[in-house]
Amino acid sequence: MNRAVPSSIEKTKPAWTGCAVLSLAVALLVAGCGGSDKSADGGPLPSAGAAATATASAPEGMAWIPAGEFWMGGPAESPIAELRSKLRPGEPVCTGLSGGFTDCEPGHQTYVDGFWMDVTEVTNEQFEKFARATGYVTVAERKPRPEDFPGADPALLVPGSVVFVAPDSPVMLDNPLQWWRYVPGASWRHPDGPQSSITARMNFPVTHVAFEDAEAYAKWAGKRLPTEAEWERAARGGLEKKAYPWGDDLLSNGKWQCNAFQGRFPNADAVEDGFKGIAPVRQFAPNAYGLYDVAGNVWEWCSDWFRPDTYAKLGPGVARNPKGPGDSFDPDEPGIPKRVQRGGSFLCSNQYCARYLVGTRGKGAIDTGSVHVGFRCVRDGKNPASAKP
Ligand SMILES: [Ca+2]
Ligand SMILES: [Cu+2]
Repeated sequence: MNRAVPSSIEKTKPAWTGCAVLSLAVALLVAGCGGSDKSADGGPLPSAGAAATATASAPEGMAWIPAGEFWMGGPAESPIAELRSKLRPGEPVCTGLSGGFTDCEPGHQTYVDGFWMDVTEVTNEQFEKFARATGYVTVAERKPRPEDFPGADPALLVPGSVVFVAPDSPVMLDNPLQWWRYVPGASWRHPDGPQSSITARMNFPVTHVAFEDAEAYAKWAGKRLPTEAEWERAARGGLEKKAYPWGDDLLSNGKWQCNAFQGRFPNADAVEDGFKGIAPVRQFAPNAYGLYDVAGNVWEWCSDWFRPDTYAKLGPGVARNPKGPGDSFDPDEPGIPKRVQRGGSFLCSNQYCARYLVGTRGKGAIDTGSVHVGFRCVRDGKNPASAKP
């Protein structure tokens, strides 16, 4: 490894699960996170959105997600079988495709109240406004504390984040460290490393945001992060038990409906969807609720703690406004607190992750952003139809 990888990563076999999991980053940045409502110097963040809450008309850039019941999780077997049928014989695949997406079973009836949701992922332009107004410094921009990494060479404890670097030739898919690299100086301002910038990417989703960074933005904007149930309700756009936010077929009329990864993962992206790497927001058709990019492009933080048995532990009957379990546990990396991420990213591939399946789940260490993790926000409010006389 090109950086002090604490012994925990050496002992932990990289999790063979969703591509949201970045064991490397987890190991590098594992440590306590402070409160989510503090700026880096500890002061309270001013709020731009407080005055704008509870308006009856549509908040700018948000769509109303109606209250209602839907079937949550448990992707149907047929689309998964369809994906499996296209795999090359002997090709290693993720546990979801090979053994089933067990952490999103069983599917279950869920009800959520109505709410507003950002129609796009939060963009660099929006996040920059926040950073400028508050002086907020993201986790990736802060120097890791030596006490959090006992035994690590202090010279190597520098701010940075995890970047996807495609290998030159095909690799076995058993070790994500072959395509993930911790890059000093990488952050939301410098997504691919210190030499890169967001100047020409202001309408791209912000990336390299840890959970507390996303929460801090949401609070400033007078919003909050969605629960996992809210996220899935919104992403499905009112379609029941469909495999994708647009229906049951990955392609519609032969065209990709989201920014993902085609070809041999991870070295040879065939770019059939038109975008190599991350894409600007709003490049594909929105779902029926008017939301863009709920599948692919970047993972989106949800407020729920991650456990693989969350759904299995729900009681009988309809789950009403579920907010997730009280704590986190990932058997792949015990002891590392994780929150749910949803939607998959530009690195989702039929060969590796396929988490653009709308009922599937991702997970991320709360202190770890990366080049393919972003978020969008929600806001409580009233049904605009009933609010009007
Ligand atoms: Ca792509
Ligand atoms: Cu994925």
